[in-house]
Amino acid sequence: MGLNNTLGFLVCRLRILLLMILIIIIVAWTTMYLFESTRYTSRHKIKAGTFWRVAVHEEKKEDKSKTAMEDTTKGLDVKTCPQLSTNLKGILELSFNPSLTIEEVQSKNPLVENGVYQPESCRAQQRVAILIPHRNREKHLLYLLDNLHPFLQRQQLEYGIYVIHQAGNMKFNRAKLLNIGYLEALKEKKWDCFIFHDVDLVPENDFNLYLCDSEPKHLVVGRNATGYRLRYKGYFGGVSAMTRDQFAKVNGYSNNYWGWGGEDDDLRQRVVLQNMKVVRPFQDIGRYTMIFHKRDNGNEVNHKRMQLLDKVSKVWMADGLNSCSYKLLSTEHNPLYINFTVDIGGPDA
Ligand code: UDH
Ligand code: MN
Repeated sequence: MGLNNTLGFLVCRLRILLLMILIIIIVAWTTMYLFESTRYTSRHKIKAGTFWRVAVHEEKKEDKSKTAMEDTTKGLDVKTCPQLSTNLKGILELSFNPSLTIEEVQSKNPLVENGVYQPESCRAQQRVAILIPHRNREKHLLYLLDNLHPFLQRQQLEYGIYVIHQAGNMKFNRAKLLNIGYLEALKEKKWDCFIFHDVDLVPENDFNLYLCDSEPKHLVVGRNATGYRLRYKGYFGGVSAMTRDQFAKVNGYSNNYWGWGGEDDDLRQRVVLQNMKVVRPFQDIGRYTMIFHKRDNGNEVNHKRMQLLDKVSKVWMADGLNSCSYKLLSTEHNPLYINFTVDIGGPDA
């Protein structure tokens, strides 16, 4: 009896002890979790904030040359948007719904008019044109528009999305299409900043600001397919941002890269030749998902790219924006983007 009583007492004590340990573990775990998530958010804010200062600095310099006449914002007494939008969410849930329609994307973005948006409550820091080279990637374009429109609106940018569509079946020329995008978009509005954007790359974090800096900016630090690491040192492809003046200074892209590869390395050489340097966001911010695809017909690897890359310093001044010849077949102002369809000829034209 006495032994039973003692045992019962001990078991009871043990239970209480286990319960207390369990409570302590739960409390400790919850505290750590809360602490980690606040630290994560503030770390992102600080990083993006540092990033922003460079962009604002650039903008201030440009502001001096702007006249009141150039201000396209409705109303004159609106304040400039904050340095860092309070609408940013950080890491996003991307959506790639196979049954998505363009009408659905339209209804989700009622404030976009003819491919252009501007914040209602404030004046954007920069006017940004997104240029997308395109042929035969309609589904990718739909997914990109679905993800990019809300992303850019959260960043409180004044922006326009331009798709430059290569007509015909000649070899694809990404760089020439981007030059055309720059030239034609500037006929519509005096854009401050240009984002050269592959159709299949979707940004994963809205702290990756689609704004230009005092130096050309490469926005794709990593993508899902490459373990989110930079493909190689000096890589400048996928998505990059240059101001109107930076791009003019390098005479844009070369027009001579037909098929896949080299045009982005060529542009980087031009940047370096002008004593500019490429900047990038932090690794956890410059993350992209590339929608899986195979190599397209008409965009086979360009085996001449190494030869072309060897003579950039000799030819850049005569090959670029100032020598870009094309036939503009149509301009369509669609609800969600502006489409230029162009005949750019082919390698021997
Ligand atoms: N593009 C088109 N249509 C084409 C070719 C290219 O729209 O027919 C545009 C599009 O914006 C695309 C960009 O040009 O995102 C760059 O081309 P890419 O996506 O083919 O280049 P990437 O480096 O792929 O992503 C190269 C071939 C991948 C082979 C995959 C095998 N695993
Ligand atoms: Mn791709």
